[in-house]
Amino acid sequence: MPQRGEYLCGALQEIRAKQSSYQIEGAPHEDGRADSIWDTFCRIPGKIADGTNGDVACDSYHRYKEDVALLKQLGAKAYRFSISWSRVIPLGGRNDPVNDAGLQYYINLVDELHANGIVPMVTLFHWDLPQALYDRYGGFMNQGEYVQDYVNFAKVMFKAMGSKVKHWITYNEPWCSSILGYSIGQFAPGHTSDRKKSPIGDSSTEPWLVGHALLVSHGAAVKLYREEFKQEDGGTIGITLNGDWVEPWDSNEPKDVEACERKLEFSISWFADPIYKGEYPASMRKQLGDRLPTFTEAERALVQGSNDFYGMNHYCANYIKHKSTDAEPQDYVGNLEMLLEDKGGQSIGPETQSPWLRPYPKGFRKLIKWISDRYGRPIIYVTENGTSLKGENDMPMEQILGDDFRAEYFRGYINALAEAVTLDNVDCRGYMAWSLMDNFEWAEGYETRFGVTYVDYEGGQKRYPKKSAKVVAEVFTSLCQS
Ligand code: PNW
Repeated sequence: MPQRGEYLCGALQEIRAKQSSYQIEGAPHEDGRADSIWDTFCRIPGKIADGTNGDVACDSYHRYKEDVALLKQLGAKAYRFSISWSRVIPLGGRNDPVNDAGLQYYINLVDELHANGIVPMVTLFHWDLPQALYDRYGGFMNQGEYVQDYVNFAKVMFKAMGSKVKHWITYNEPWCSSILGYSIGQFAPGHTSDRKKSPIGDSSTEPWLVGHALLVSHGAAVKLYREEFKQEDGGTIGITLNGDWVEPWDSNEPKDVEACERKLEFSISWFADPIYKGEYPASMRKQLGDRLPTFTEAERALVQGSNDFYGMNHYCANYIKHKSTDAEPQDYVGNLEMLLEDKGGQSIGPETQSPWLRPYPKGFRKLIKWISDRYGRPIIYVTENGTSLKGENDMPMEQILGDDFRAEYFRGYINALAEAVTLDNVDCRGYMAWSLMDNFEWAEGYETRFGVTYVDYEGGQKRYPKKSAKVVAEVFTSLCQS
């Protein structure tokens, strides 16, 4: 068995910041790019906390060389980023033209990474669906059309970069696209049953249909990769799922303990069970009945066994309290309450700038083991892990650059991961911090920062590494030597 040093250091170390096209690139109309659903969503008053958008962001479309130099300076061995579909196929569909100028940007980025000895990990889709596909047929909600268009987009990317990219991720966090986009309406395209927030949407059905379409299209893209590209290109492909750890609100209450399992199933197993076991979890079927789609044999054949690795995004933990009443039709968590304090008023972790994020490193070790055990010890890449910092945006520069809180977060979480690998025999092959630099934090705009590098949005997007950048590099160097 490889030693932990090889495990954690041999593979993928840094980033993901950039990785998400809309969060970092800017240049929304340059070289033929068309709108994605996030460009549109940001124009709706009140959707983004500070009224901003991704029009400039980190300006990485123009500064990718600087970004790669920064990665190198920070000692990153790998970089995860995502493709803007509407840069590559502006109108999105399988009969629409490919935009060579947009495609070239990603080829240049990959070449620049290789020239600097950094391994690219490419996410095909990080939430920014071409607006044209939403307008044409409702995007994810029209599974038949959508799957064909997604597979075509994947094929364009595999063809263009397959010889240079050995790590592909089909989707980033399909839970967010389904639930935040189609249940609570906090993310594009903002569907929800809450008519105060949106004129369209049905939270009791749409998220489950969207999730199904995402799973089937993931399976179809993996099939294509395995049949037409894998042999020659020799790469691997998987999906990235988000999931937070859970502790019972009252550890002496069996119903709270049971509710914890249900919560993990509603967030993680919703996607991972079909991929590893061929069926949705029983707890979801029980609560959702026919509102949860059923896999046809053809769909199951696409989805089951479709991960070469498990991509894990993880940030925090919650306390879970069961509910005694029947589940509401729009419930998406498993009929329970998520709380930041336990029965005795004990907080699960310190506050950050993100209301949902309380650090709890112990939960990382427990969750990665839970995933490893439930899914037969898959190869895991941690594809995101990081934190925002309460009030960071308003701090003096000196304090921002001395971000001890974030540095401690990374120390705690990376140690928890090292324990999972060495003591729990989890097969984790790499870790990426979220994120390389501050960027457009979706509905929270620019007020919430996750970077190990500060971006001066008023000062021409200049980048300044924070203390946490050095700490992440040091922790890895010391793990590699031990
Ligand atoms: C992830 N939640 O998203 C994303 O993959 C990143 O693009 C994002 O910047 C990062 O986490 C930090 O937020 C999430 O509300 C966003 O539970 C929100 C939630 C979870 C994940």
